[in-house]
Amino acid sequence: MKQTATSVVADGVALITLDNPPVNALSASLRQGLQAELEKAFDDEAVGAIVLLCAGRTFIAGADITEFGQPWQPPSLPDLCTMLDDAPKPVIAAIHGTALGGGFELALACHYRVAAQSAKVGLPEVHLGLLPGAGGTQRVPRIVGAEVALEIITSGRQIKAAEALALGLVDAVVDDAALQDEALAFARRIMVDGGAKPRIRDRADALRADRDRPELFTAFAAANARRFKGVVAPAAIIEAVEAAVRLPFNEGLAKETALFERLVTSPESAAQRHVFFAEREAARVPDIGPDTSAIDIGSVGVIGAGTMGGGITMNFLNAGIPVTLVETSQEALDRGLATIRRNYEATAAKGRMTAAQVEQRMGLITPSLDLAALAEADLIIEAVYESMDVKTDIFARLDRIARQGAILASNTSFLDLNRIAGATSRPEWVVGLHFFSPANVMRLLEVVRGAATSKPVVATAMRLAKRIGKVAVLSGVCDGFIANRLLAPRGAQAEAMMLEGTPIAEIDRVLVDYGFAMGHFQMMDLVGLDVIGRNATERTVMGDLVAAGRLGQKRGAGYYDYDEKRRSRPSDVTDRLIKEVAAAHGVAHAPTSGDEALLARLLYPVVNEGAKILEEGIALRASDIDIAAVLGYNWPVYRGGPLFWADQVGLDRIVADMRQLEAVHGESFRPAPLLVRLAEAGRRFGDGA
Ligand code: T1G
Repeated sequence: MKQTATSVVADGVALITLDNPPVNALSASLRQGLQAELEKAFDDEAVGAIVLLCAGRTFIAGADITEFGQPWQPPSLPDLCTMLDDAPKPVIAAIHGTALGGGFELALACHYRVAAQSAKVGLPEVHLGLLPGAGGTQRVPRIVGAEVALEIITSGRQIKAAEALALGLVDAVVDDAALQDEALAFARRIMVDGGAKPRIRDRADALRADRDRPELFTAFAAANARRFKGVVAPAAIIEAVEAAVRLPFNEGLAKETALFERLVTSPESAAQRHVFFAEREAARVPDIGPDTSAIDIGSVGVIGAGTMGGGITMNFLNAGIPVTLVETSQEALDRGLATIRRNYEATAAKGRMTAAQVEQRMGLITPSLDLAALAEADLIIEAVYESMDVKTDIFARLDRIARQGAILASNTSFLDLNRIAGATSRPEWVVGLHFFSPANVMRLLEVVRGAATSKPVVATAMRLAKRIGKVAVLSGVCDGFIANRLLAPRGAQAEAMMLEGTPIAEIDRVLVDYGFAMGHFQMMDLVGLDVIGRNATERTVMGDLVAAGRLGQKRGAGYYDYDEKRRSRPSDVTDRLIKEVAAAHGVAHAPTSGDEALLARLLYPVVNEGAKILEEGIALRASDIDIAAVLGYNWPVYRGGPLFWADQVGLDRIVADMRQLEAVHGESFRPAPLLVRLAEAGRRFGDGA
């Protein structure tokens, strides 16, 4: 591993190059190398100015997150920024790729910033449950003012070079290919012009107006309360930016450091850092290395233009991959195309896409009513009705139509992929690509590996996921694969407690307080009770609600009643039905109360199912199960996912509580053998099963 800082001097300019693949994260050894090269350049009389450049594909992408939780090795990132503040010579940062977090903060501590046209800058620490801890919360407001700084830092968004120039965050934008030369020329001009060393910390003009707006910070917090619910970093960011307005620089810096230290030791940040690395770990399949050949996907066929087929299609259009979209009727095809267009036009209306881009994407679709149109596709994805008969029929027909070497994929959400593959003469080319609705939005893609699926097909699916902006999680074949199987017990327990007399509003509230965007019954009403459907052979509350026309939000009534603004309130009709169904099933009245007891009923069975999924080898690792929950079911990211959260609760406590619940509620709470083994050994899911 390189992790080097080197420098060369030419025409009085020292060019320091950092090289720590793949993203020049500021590891301890890189910080030490940079410190040494800066000191050398500061002391070298032949040097009049310094350019800081990075090798590889990007400028520094931030502090080295893998070092968090370990003792900090000197020099710290703030120490390097202070070194730049006190530099005897002008330092110019030459930015390409993505200068993020501590990388951008280091650039802000330089005297000037020259960015490549395609470069982006940003402070994404908020996504790790942190705030910029190397002066970003103090320097950015001094350039753009508090209000814009709050938006930039709490959103963590990446800012394109042109916008950064307009905001004053960079001083020049140059052609990508000319970055080094232009930065050196910029340095030489600075030297000739007297070697000025402007420091952002000395600027106060952008803050003067903010000092007369005491309400700015409380108003910003209030306006974003919903977005910031549950996470801890945004409030700290607001506090740090307010310190930039109210305090001298060094005092503001001290405030930022104190806030950072508090965040970096918080369970929320630990959870968010876990998710960051878990997302990247999920791409690793032990028996498939980078040398496993993949199939080039230049064209895709999608069968089914319904909600899922349309969303799936959009993912490929967004990646510039043409799609042949097949339906059984012109009316269904037209409806699907209209939905895709409507989605893009909605994005364009928000200014996030141009009309030309909408047409460009729509132009990549070849609609057809004939499966034969898929004969040359490299990948064909079936996204039709969840019926094994329908799917096996389609795959049998595809077997006769698709070219040799085409990948045949099913979007099935729970059917046996091996049976689907068995309908063809080429099961090694069959894989599951399970998207989550809305398929063009949700980032989880379960890649279902059948018994016969070949390694090149799995490798292709895993790499294709990143190309279309998804996070792939490899799943074995079982009912519900990973995410749906994992979360099913939460619904079962919610409905069991409903029949026992626990108010559904209480069940939903405790899930929302835990961090879910909505509760179980709220979600059912949103999706639509008729859509969810159940092949229920016995009487259920949902069945009664559907029979009564109470289909959910769309009908103004489901489990809840809804007003004209779709605000929910408990329903007497539902309460009556619950009592009737409970009586019909002989369910004793035994409501559960107390947040801990409710959460144990709802979430321990999810943890337990995760242990079974892991033990059966359906998922490769515990963190994959966390990622499936976070990206597939919006499990609150600051909880880290069910198994990370279970580790924080303590597996021994969960097993003990489950045993008590098992005595009352039966085998739904029988602890999985792996969970018991880990608990008894004092180990955690995070230690590796
Ligand atoms: N530290 C350590 N490793 C990192 C890293 C980082 N900051 N960023 C990426 N990696 C690893 C990643 O795990 C993966 O490893 C490989 O690099 C490629 O990443 C004091 C405290 C830069 C936009 O939050 O957003 O600075 O899997 O697959 O899709 O205020 O990486 O190959 O072994 O994501 O091209 C703030 C996080 C840190 C930026 C590139 N910075 N990184 O995306 O590649 S905290 C961030 C990213 C901080 C200061 C604070 C993305 C990327 P492996 P990748 P990519």
